[in-house]
Amino acid sequence: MTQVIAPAWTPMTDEERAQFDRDGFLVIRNVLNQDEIERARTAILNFREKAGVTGALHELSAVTACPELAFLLDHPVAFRYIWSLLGWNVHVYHSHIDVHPQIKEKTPDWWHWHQDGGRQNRELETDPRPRMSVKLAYWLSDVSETGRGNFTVLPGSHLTNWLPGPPSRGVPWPQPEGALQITANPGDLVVFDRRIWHARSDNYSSITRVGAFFGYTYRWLAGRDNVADLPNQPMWAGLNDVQRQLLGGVGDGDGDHLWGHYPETTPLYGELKQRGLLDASIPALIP
Ligand SMILES: O=C(O)CCC(=O)C(=O)O
Repeated sequence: MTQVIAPAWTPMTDEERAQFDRDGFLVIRNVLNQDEIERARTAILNFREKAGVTGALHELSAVTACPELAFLLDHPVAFRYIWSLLGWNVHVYHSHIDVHPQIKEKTPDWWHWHQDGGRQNRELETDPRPRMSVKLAYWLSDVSETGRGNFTVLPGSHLTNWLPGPPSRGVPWPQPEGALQITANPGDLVVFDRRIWHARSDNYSSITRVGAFFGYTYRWLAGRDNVADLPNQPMWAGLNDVQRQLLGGVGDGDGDHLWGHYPETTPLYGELKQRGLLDASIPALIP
């Protein structure tokens, strides 16, 4: 577990990189301040209320659902893990907001364990499969004790293509040996390699679990989020250029731009270049 208060636009440290490579995830404490926690949490809870949802919410396309969350896309403390690991030619391909109130009665068994990326886990043929994407999980409620719907991982499992499990998801099956429920306070962040075997756990506590998840990958990989209409929305004018890039709004739809052929007009490249952060020892940071 890592404790970090870092200024904007600093790369992740060598120690963090080594830990991430070894464990497949990092826990970063106190990433959001109180005001940021409240803003994000209120936006999500308001969305849920307006949608008429009283139970659990798992809504894809976080910023489309809640434009107020755009500041999380490139939050200065969190975002450095993304460009440090994936470089400048990135976008958010998959995001979601989650609200999980207390479960009062035991729910039927369900095997939640998975790696992210869907068909990537069938169609990529190497062992281990490539990383491809990294996800940020912002905690907006107190999951500082286990049993509160904590995000659960199998540390170090990101280099393992297959996790033994039940014949189908509804069949009762013991949790994998070594599974770790991550404990976190509001404002803490989990950064994870999409390949790490992970699962949501059930929340039997009286504290409603609230979180926001943002998955980043290379711009040459198609997005899953529904963001096509965002440039027509009033919120678009309030975004910075990096946020627009992350939401797929840079370039003219020309595949070459997504391919990375135009670093000079790719906002994140510009921000990193201007600050001397294009560390040539990281291939994804080289133009
Ligand atoms: O909600 C959780 O704790 C798990 C989230 C998850 O499975 C994912 O982001 O892929």
